[in-house]
Amino acid sequence: MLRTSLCDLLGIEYPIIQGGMAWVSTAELAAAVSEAGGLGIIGSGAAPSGWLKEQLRKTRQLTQKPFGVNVMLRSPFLDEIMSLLLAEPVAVVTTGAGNPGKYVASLREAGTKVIPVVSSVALAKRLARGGVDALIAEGMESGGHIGELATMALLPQVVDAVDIPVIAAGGVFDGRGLVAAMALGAVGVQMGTRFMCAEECTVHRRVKEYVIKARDRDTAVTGISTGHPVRALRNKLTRKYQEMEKENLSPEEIEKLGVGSLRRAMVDGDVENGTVMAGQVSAMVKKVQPVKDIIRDIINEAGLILGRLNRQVIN
Ligand code: TUI
Repeated sequence: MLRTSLCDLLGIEYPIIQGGMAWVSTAELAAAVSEAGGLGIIGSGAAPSGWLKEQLRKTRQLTQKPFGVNVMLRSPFLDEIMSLLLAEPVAVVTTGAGNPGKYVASLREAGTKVIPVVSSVALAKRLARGGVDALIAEGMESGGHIGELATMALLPQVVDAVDIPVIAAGGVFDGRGLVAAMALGAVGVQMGTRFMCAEECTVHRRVKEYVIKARDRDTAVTGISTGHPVRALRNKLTRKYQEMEKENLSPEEIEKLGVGSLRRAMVDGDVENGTVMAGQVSAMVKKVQPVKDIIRDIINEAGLILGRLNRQVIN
């Protein structure tokens, strides 16, 4: 057992949230995480509201426990996604890739807890003033769209800047990561990459194999020159990005490479020509495991570490 205030806030057993990854975090994974005592999250990415409606139905069929939806704020379907979430409220909405400020009040009125992902102290402060329920401070160790700071530096700065609960994301893989995050002031963790290789995750089998094969330096950040940095596993596509960035091609030209590339990897399994968004902890993923085992291992390990740290300290 390892409960924190996050468990009470969200009505969950363990302080572990699953990242809402576009094309990866579907009903099957979200329901499995919620059933195992964490908070499962459907990643709505750039999908239309019809897709999300079907995912909500499936998730509700698979679990009675609370779950959430991640809203990617650069989605072309943002308005209809938000309307659906007001018509069919979920327990939690997390957001990414922007400032969700103007949606906070209406979501909360619908009974939804709003937990934006932030990568800077400035946005954390602004959103805390705007009345969000908690924040996820995401370091650049994460996969996908990232900010500039690493979790070790970002997290305590966000914790000090706001008086609402803060959840850590980026570089968290196991019980060590959970305890470290708590030491830095977090009430829990969000993990994406680890859950991507869960048995229940519907991502293409070749993606799980590619993550498991990855070593410590096998992720790359592309898109820094376009203002939209993305971390993904190195492959033919990230090398093409890097060449184009070196040649100083226009952001529009470079961004064309990304269109449709996430789906190509995650759904079609093209791990060479698609964008395999995954975090720096990819190298720590050694096998495909059921969600229940992942959560159990993390909680057990965190408990052992907490005991050991206590005994290690010499008074
Ligand atoms: O959102 C993510 N990770 C993502 S979103 C995504 S889909 C996408 N693909 C290409 C380009 C853009 C999106 C893949 N992975 N993580 C949460 C996150 N949010 N990380 C960083 C941010 C962030 C960045 C800027 C949050 C707010 C922000 O604010 C800018 C502003 O408007 O103030």
